[in-house]
Amino acid sequence: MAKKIEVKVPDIGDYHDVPVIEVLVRDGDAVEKDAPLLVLESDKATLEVPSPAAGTVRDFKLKASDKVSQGTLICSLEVAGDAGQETRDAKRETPAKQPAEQPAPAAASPAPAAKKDEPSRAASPAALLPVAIPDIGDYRDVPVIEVLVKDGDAVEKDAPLLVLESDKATLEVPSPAAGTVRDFKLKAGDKVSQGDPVCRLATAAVAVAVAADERSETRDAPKPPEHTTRSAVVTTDGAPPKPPAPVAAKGDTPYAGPAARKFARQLGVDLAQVSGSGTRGRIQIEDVQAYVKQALGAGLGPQPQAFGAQRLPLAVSETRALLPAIPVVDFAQFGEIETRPLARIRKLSAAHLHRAWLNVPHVTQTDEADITQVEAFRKSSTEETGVKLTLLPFIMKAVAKAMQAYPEFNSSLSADGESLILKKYCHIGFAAETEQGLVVPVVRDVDKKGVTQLAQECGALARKARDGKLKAEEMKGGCFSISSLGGIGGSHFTPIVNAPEVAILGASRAQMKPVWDGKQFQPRLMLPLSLSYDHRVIDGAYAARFIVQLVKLLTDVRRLAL
Ligand code: CAO
Repeated sequence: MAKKIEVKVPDIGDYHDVPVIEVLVRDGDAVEKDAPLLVLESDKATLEVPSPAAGTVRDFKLKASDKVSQGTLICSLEVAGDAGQETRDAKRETPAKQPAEQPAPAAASPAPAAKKDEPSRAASPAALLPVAIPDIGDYRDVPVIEVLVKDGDAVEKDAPLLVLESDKATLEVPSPAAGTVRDFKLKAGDKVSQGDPVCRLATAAVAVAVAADERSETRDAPKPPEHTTRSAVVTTDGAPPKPPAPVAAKGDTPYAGPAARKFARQLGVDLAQVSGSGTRGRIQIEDVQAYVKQALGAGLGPQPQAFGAQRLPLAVSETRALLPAIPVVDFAQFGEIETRPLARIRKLSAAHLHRAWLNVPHVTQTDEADITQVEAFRKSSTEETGVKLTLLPFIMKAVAKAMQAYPEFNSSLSADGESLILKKYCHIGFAAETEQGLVVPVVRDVDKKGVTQLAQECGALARKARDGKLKAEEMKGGCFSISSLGGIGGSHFTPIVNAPEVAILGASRAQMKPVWDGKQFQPRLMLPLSLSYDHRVIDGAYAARFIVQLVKLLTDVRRLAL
């Protein structure tokens, strides 16, 4: 029988009123034992609170920005059988994902006190205050992801020295005292556990004490505290250590918690490009969002006129800023090369296609349509009317009819992703190859026109495109695109959705194939179709139904005429 257990914030050390920065589940969610429920983040540590048992989340009480302490009620968990009792016990035994306590001064091992008769500047390194990894709970071999100081840096008490990050938590290791860093032993990638040496610290307290000692030349001056020694004067000339610089200003490593890092990774954002608004420049999720918004701002402008017709310089720089760079190679070292500048249209379409590729989760569904009848009709009609009919207008007409039956193919996502905009008109673009690159002229109201008229309009638009005379208006307002490569060859391919449209149809070269009619093989002209769609808007089953309908329409020429 299912039982409900209360899930509370576990022992999180000395932390109180820690803000919730991310809620990872909601009521009704099924969670596994140890699955993260929420993320807490103070200015020193970020940690996930895992589920104490497998079960179903009920009565979730918290939201982002709520502040919690040990014992704060998170939710109830509906668990099967005796799991509740077991997990309650387990929870008491193993405090979940405890963040790093700030290293107590105890993390710095005592060093021998100085002997009065030793010259104060001849300190041995062993006399410096050793700093070790403090108690970091159950964590072992945690990777160092950032080193924030280097030898010679002056640090204040509690200033972060390095950042550790496991898959569940990010922890800063703060300095146990003010002083100057010596013998720093770690680098990013090293793995550490409690007690591992970090560095030594020439502490300010001792420097001051020794300076006072030197000034007064009093042999019975009070001894510095045991864990500090006169060796602190290795701050060269006995001057007090420099005030520490803000952490964010040190080094090139970005300073961010795991949630922000994960979010940045998901978006492909280079954190080094993001300015942090948190304490000491820590990068927050909102900073990553703001960065992406700023970088992509201009990319959400009006609908593209061709396969791209937006501001290229921004598109290129935004792409460069968001993606890991491809290494620059000097190709000339391997043989002769020629550098050819890209035409404007090619650059525009490159940026547009790249944007669509990055934004749209693509799926490509393929099928083959028997166009034997359509082909016979096309040939006879061309002979009768003198108007050259290619396959494209038939495909276009079939697509328009399929879009009427499956209206989500004639839609776009709203800019905020909250709604679907369904269009009551049916304008279809077709990719046309020109010497300058790809353009997509748009044929209006395809649903209201016959194939002969569509053939004439397609022909006129394709000629204009090749002559470079296409007007901007003639490339706007498309609801769906067709890319026909059948005149060239090839079988199936994966066309890129012309976003913000939600689907594109690729047509390849029709081929005569033996098709089984139930009794025997018949020679049939089969047209390969490749339907790429935006999976955010269109489900696989819906897309499969659409392509089946399209195949039916293309198989029977009478259906196209209806
Ligand atoms: N299977 C077999 N033959 C086909 C065919 C197909 N799927 N599609 C066209 N053909 C035939 C045509 O019937 C014509 O033959 P005939 O002269 O014997 O009648 C010949 O191939 C040439 O047709 P076409 O390609 O010039 O004409 P179209 O109306 O089919 O296409 C256009 C027009 C503008 C789409 C085309 O010229 C074009 O530019 N295609 C390239 C599109 C492209 O680059 N897409 C990629 C975009 S994504 O990278």
